[in-house]
Amino acid sequence: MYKLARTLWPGFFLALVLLAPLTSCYQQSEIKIGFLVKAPEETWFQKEWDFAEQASKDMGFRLIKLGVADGLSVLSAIDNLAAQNAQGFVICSPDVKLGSAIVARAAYFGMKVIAVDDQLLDSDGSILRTIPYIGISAREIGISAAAIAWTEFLARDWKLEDTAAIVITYNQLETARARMAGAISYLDAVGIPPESILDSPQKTTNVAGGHSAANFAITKNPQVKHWIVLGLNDETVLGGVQALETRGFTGKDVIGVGINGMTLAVTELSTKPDSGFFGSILLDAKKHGYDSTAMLYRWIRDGIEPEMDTRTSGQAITRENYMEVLTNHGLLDLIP
Ligand code: FCA
Repeated sequence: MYKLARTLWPGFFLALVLLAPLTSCYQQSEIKIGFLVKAPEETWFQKEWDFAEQASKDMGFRLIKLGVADGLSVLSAIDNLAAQNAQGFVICSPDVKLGSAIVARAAYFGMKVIAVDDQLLDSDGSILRTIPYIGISAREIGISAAAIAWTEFLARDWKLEDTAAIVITYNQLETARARMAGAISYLDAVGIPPESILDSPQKTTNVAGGHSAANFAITKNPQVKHWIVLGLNDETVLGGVQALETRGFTGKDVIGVGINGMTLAVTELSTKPDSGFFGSILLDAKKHGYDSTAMLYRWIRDGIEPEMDTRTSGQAITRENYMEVLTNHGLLDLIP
């Protein structure tokens, strides 16, 4: 027995030495992809993650999801991904001005990057066009939101002179600027006088940011009887609608139309018949979550470069049709 072990040992040792590089090579060949989002508490970003997860299962890569609330966490998240040997990441950054720092850090670690939702900015403040971007057709979607509000305005027989539109803006973010520029141009074209289109800047793109931006506009315009509320996302518009609610304006005097079409919107539509939140534009979370990671995977694995600029469309939802639209999109889980 001892003799047999002595004879086999050199062979066993040789096999170990030969196989070791193969196992480490196998470990390295596993593709790991990060998905960094600025607001993990928004259902929109959770849905992007869900669809990215689906892509990771279908294609066989490992997905690393990281919430990044500020600039510092973005940079340490990239280091964290590098430490895990990730080969690339998809990002919606909380601060788009970090664009060149993000791209430089990724390049340093040899990682590929795709921007999703929010376009990154170069160091001179212009849009960074050297990495692929997947975003919404912002202007068209802003126009659609305004069109829904205007059609409902006409159906209600409100007088133009008693009505104002609070357009909550966040112009430092290109997609937000383009959405509301589209909305304003539509309201202007249908004949709402400029003094009744209240451009109301928000400091943050959440419910609280929408609430205080709208509050300011409401206080300055006590003569207004009916309100339209628009903003870059559902959070913002719900903030505006709630600011009006606190002043006693209910759904019969308010038409709020959001963008995203996620839980916040669906909760208002399905459980609050008196809410001034009238509708939303349901965005395509599957394209943003599944397609972005699938593109990155093919880029890493096969060297297939993604399209540089991909734009997605949206679909209107109101109390009338949300059930049907969510059913068609397989998103019934958004209903509380
Ligand atoms: C931006 C908004 C999100 C969502 C996304 C598509 O990042 O902040 O709410 O609308 O674009």
